[in-house]
Amino acid sequence: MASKPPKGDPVQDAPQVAPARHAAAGLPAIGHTLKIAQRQMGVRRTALTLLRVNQKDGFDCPGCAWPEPDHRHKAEFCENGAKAVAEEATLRRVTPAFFAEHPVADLATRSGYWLGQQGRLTHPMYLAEGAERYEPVSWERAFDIVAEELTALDGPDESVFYTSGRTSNEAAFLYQLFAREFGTNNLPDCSNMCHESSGSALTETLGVGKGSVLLDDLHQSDLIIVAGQNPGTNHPRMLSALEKAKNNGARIITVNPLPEAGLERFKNPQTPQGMLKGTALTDLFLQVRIGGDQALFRLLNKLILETEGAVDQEFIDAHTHGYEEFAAAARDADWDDTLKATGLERARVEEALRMVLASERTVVCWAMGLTQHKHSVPTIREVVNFLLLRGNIGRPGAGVCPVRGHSNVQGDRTMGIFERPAPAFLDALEKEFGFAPPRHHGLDVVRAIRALRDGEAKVFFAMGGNFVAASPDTEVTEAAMRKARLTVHVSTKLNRSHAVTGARALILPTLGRTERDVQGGTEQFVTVEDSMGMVHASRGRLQPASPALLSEPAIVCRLARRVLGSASRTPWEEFEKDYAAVRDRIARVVPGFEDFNTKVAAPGGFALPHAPRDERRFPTATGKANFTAAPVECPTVPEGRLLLQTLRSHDQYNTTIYGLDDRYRGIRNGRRVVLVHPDDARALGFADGSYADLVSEWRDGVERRAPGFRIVHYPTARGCAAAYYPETNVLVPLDATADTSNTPASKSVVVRLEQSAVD
Ligand SMILES: Nc1nc2c(c(=O)[nH]1)N[C@H]1C(S)=C(S)[C@@H](COP(=O)(O)OP(=O)(O)OC[C@H]3O[C@@H](n4cnc5c(=O)[nH]c(N)nc54)[C@H](O)[C@@H]3O)O[C@H]1N2
Ligand SMILES: Nc1nc2c(c(=O)[nH]1)N[C@H]1C(S)=C(S)[C@@H](COP(=O)(O)OP(=O)(O)OC[C@H]3O[C@@H](n4cnc5c(=O)[nH]c(N)nc54)[C@H](O)[C@@H]3O)O[C@H]1N2
Ligand SMILES: [Mo]
Repeated sequence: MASKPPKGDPVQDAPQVAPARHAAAGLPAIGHTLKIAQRQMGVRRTALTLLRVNQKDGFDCPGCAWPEPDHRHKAEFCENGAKAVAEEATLRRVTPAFFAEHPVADLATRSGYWLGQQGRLTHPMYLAEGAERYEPVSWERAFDIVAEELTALDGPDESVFYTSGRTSNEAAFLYQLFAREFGTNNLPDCSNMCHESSGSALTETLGVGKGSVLLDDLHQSDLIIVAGQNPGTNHPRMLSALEKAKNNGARIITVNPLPEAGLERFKNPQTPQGMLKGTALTDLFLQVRIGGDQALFRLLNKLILETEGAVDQEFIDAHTHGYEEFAAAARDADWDDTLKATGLERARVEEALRMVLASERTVVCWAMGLTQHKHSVPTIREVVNFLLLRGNIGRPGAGVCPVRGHSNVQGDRTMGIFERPAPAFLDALEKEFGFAPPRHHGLDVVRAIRALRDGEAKVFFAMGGNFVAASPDTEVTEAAMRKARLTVHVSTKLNRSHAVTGARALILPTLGRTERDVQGGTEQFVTVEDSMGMVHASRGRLQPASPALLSEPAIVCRLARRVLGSASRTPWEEFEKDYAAVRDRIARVVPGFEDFNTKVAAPGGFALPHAPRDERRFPTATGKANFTAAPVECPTVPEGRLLLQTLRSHDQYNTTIYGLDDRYRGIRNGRRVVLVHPDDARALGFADGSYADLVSEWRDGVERRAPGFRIVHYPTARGCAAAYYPETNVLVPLDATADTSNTPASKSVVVRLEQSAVD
């Protein structure tokens, strides 16, 4: 298997490399950000838009899910948030004329960067069976086409309804309601590829699959461990929170195979001294080998257990289950094995232990570096063990903090976007809407790809996202998608999923967060939930990109009416006209949303209840917080091979590429780079600046190849490598997933480097 680099970049992918930086800015250096935004939006629109981001009367940043502080800065957004806004609020347009000029075969040769740069989609477009081009289609005809294909299926489970995490609570609630009234739980979402491992581990151990800290807890903690996360790029506003915590006396341990600029030093452009000197954030850097985290936390747990008086016995006795079994397993942890698995020096681990023991309030934050491995679920469970040992759950300044990605990915799950819904949720739906929802589990992302590949699913509908580019095993996924009868994408921007389609395809253009949403003559707002369970309103103010756009809730309501017809007793028409009516139903179905419309009217919104955080109550199977004692695993890498993680550059939002630079890592003008430790690269015979093909080796014997990557000698952990997603998704085998959560193991891919022919 091979994949050729797509053609069509305005700039040839020709990476240049300078030394990496050691500091990052969180909130923007205003001038720099305005310049980026003005290129897409012009001066007036830039000023109007950016000052609304994350304000109490404004819209929620379509960037990450980091929460807003109570006292908001005038510019409560970061450089990358501004890029996300500019990408959506751009003045460039993809009109029917564009599709007349570019046949689908042409679009399929373009890079994701090129596709995204073309601008906002303006009209519903239809690709008929056998046609070469998308053509404009009316909304009525578009819904007819979806209805035709859905009713032609042998059963509702032959359809798949994907969601990306930008969809509002209101749209998500309607969407899952429609899918379930239609008869399926096939509701995969981007979470399946993202924090599913966190959800799995936390639900089992604490009873709630979400983080247990609020922003103030971070500010008040003594010790914050940031493991497997690059906030300087992906959650820049988090750096302000870390800085505040440090100013209050907290210490920070970073666990990462890469030294990441934002975690080293933070230059806060909003304080006078910030831009000059900045704040050193990390006190101790544990440069762990990829996949070594479970071993590290297990050893720390053993050392805590061996320290007189270090465990919070009172908490353990009152609130936990499984302690003895866990303690026995942890006492068995071996120094030598751990040092091998982690690549760490003994003295570093001992230093970490001293900091852990000195802390009365510890928070562990993590993101994709912990969730995308085969053993991610036991790794996160080990983090929970670590916090439970010293009573660090349900106490101010302490807890678990999985840092979410998409701005409403957590809310979408709360609204029922889940292929394995809890029976209580289905009971509530049934009671409220008077239909019998399907009870059997549906397909997650990986299983949906298999079902499409095997002809078991025939209609693929996506509420946002870029499924073929974000999913693993690109060639397998693309071939699977091409087998579908119909693929439908509700989208704001053009992307690869519009070019790799089923026999028939639809693009349904929709409003973005920044845009005014008027229904039934009234301006509507939507709601979102951030990474810490705060729910608040989001109101767009800009004129929509085109008068032909429909909002996501309107698309679902119209589609539901067309597909379900008089069989549905749900008032879809009323829901379309008045989102408050949707919220009234959410209030009756989803716990924590009682009086939703009243509560969300408060500026800043409200916090959802969280039993472990609020009352040290653990709604697990045992009724207690569960210690677990999984065997310690770490990825095995054969001689002469490297362990590759696929990660984000500073100039992208997942599959949306803003530019070709990765400023903090010193990379410019190209994305086909692979970061390798200089000693490993030399041992394998690759000088800095030489080119290699990345060839992934997996137990299925298939060789997956990504050709033509420039080798960059870089101080990552030994034996490890890093390259950007989605260019490297072709290397991630579909079946290489995390146990229990089934998340693609896209942070631990065994690869060999081969001399590149493209040199
Ligand atoms: N600007 C911007 N913001 C974003 C996104 C974006 O693409 N661009 N994406 C959003 C989304 S959906 C998400 S999920 C988040 C992602 O946020 P992150 O998780 O920060 O994203 P990644 O770039 O995948 O970075 C993974 C980090 O984990 C480290 N890592 C890799 N493997 C391991 C390991 O085995 N152990 C440890 N300890 N560390 C490891 C990597 O070196 C890297 O620092 O960001 C969100 N915010
Ligand atoms: N190898 C590898 N693969 C990964 C990851 C990795 O680290 N490595 N990370 C995984 C993670 S964490 C995630 S979350 C997934 C992301 O997977 P997705 O969420 O599917 O991908 P995105 O790139 O965020 O989707 C971008 C598209 O969303 C559409 N869009 C943007 N805003 C809106 C909106 O408001 N409404 C609608 N309807 N559409 C909109 C635009 O058309 C845009 O092209 O990728 C996963 N894949
Ligand atoms: Mo994500």
